[in-house]
Formats: sequence, structure tokens, C-alpha cells
Amino acid sequence: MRATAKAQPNIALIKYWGKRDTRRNLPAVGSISITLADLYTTMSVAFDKSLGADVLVVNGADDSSMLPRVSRCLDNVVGADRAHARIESESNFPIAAGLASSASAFAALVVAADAAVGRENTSAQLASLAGQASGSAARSLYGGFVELKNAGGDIIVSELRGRDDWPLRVVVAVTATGPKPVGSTEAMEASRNSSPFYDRWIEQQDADLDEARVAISGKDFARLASVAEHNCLKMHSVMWGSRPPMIYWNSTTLACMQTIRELQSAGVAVFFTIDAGPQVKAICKPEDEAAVQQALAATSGVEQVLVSGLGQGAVQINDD
Ligand code: 2P0
Repeated sequence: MRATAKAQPNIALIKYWGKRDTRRNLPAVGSISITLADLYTTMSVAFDKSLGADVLVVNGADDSSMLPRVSRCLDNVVGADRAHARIESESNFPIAAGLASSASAFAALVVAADAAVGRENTSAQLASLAGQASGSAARSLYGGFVELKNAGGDIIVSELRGRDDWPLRVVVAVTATGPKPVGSTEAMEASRNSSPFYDRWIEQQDADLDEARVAISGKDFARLASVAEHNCLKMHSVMWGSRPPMIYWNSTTLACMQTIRELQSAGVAVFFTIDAGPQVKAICKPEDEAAVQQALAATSGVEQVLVSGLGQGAVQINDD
């Protein structure tokens, strides 16, 4: 009744922002992401009839803040009549800071819970279950380039291209650590309810998805760079237009964007994307990784630079 799984965060190149069904946590738009390799969360789930309640330990410390979502996710995977569980989560990167820690956490959680009770849900079923807990988590079940599509009353997640097929690199500039001021779920609802740009965002998403799919299929870096930056800035424009406004950037976020513009002007194949947090993710070709890493590390205000290749998605691992 115990199992452990490992999953990586993913970085959306065409973003999920907005829900069409809050109860079932269904996204209003499709999205395309890349799964990372070197940032990860390991999650152990041990069901134990002697426990009086679920217990969640995050990076060695009791954490009750995420427990309701975690417990609900376990109910969805295993059934509400399950035994209580001790859940232990460890991440090797800052959590709740716009580095998609909920994606890696819930992807690992569904795989571990499913394995702990000896079931063999398919990846598609597990992706759907992870998505109910956190929309972006559905994408972390798969590796490489991943697309999430809306399909009827559910989602369908699939790998568009393998990680070894187009081995791009990701350089993350950490500009601030610590939890973000407003969680994604609340911020998305603020955008839906009040941003004058929200409807246009939804209307245009299919065109961006089509363009990104073509770029990924043809390994057309310049085209992917152009549509990904456009989609990212459009999503942040939706957020900035919300009341109250949702501004996740800080001055170092802008400095990093400027660094990336300078690299681009010097002929480096790199582009940026930014999620619901102040970190800047630079995507580049392997031959440019050192230059990108160096330039971001030298940007004033950057606290830490993390680098990663593309990963394989959530898997069960052996318990110690
Ligand atoms: C994404 N983000 O596509 C977008 C871009 C943040 C900005 O998915 O409400 O934590 O739990 O389904 O998955 C972050 O949102 O949101 C996210 P919920 P989630 O990666």
C-alpha cells in the first residue's frame, strides 16, 4: 500500500489561462508545453488504516495548506472509501513560485497513489485525474513536447514530439523565491470575470496552437519562438487587464527579458516565457545554453539560474 513516483514540472509554450468548468477544473483553452528533466518532485504515498487523517509532509515539514487538494486528488484516484495516507513530497527547486511545482506534485501524486493500490490506470486516465487537481499537472504525465486538448467533458493529453527528437534546453532565471501573492486558480477567475481581453485571448488560442504545432513538427525554432513569446505576453496582458490586476513580474523579470532581447540581437537562438510568477524561462538550442546561462546569471537581481533538458514525464520509481 505504498509507492513512490517522480515527475517534472512542465513549461507551457502556449499557455493555459482560464477555466470552462471550475467544478471539474476543465481548462477554457488547449495548451502546449515542454516537460523538464532536471527539476523534479518525488512523491511517496502510503495508505495506512491505522491513520486517523491524511498527513502531508513537504520537503521534510508538515504542510496542511495543500492537504485538502491532495486528499481530494487521492479520493479521485482511489475512491473516497480509501484508508488515510501519509504523503511525502520532496522537490529540488523552489515551490509555489511560478515554476509549476503543482504540476510535478500532482502528476507524481496520481502515479504514486495508483501504484500504491495496485491499479493500472492508463497514462491518459492518470492525466485526466491529475488535471482535476491542477490543470497543468495533466501535461507532466508525458515527456518532451506535450499537447493538452479539450475533448467533450474531458481533456486529452498526448506527446507531440519526443524529448530526444528535438533536445531543446531550458534556462530558468529565478528572480524571487517564496510563494506567489495570488494563486493561479484565483487569478484565472479574476481574468475571466473582469479582463476586457479575456474573450479575445480565448478566441485566438487555436491559431497559436496551430502555429506552435507546425513549428514543433518542422523543428522551426524561429517560428516557435515568435508564437510562444506572443502567447506569453498576451496571457500577461489578460492578467494585467484584470480587476484587481494580476502582475506577477518584478523589475528583474523585465531585466531578464531585456537580456534575452540582447542575446537575440546578437544572433543567439533563444526565447523567453513567463508563467504565474516572476521567474523567466529561456528556451534555447543546446549550443547556446552556456551563453544564455551566463547572460542571465549576470543580469542584475537574478538570484539563481537553473538549467534543464527535456524529460520523460511521470514514472513510478522504486521505494528506498
Ligand atoms: C500553464 N499556468 O499553462 C499556465 C501558464 C500558469 C501560467 O497552468 O487552477 O496551477 O490548479 O488548474 O495548473 C498554472 O495553473 O492551475 C498554469 P489550476 P495551475 O502552465
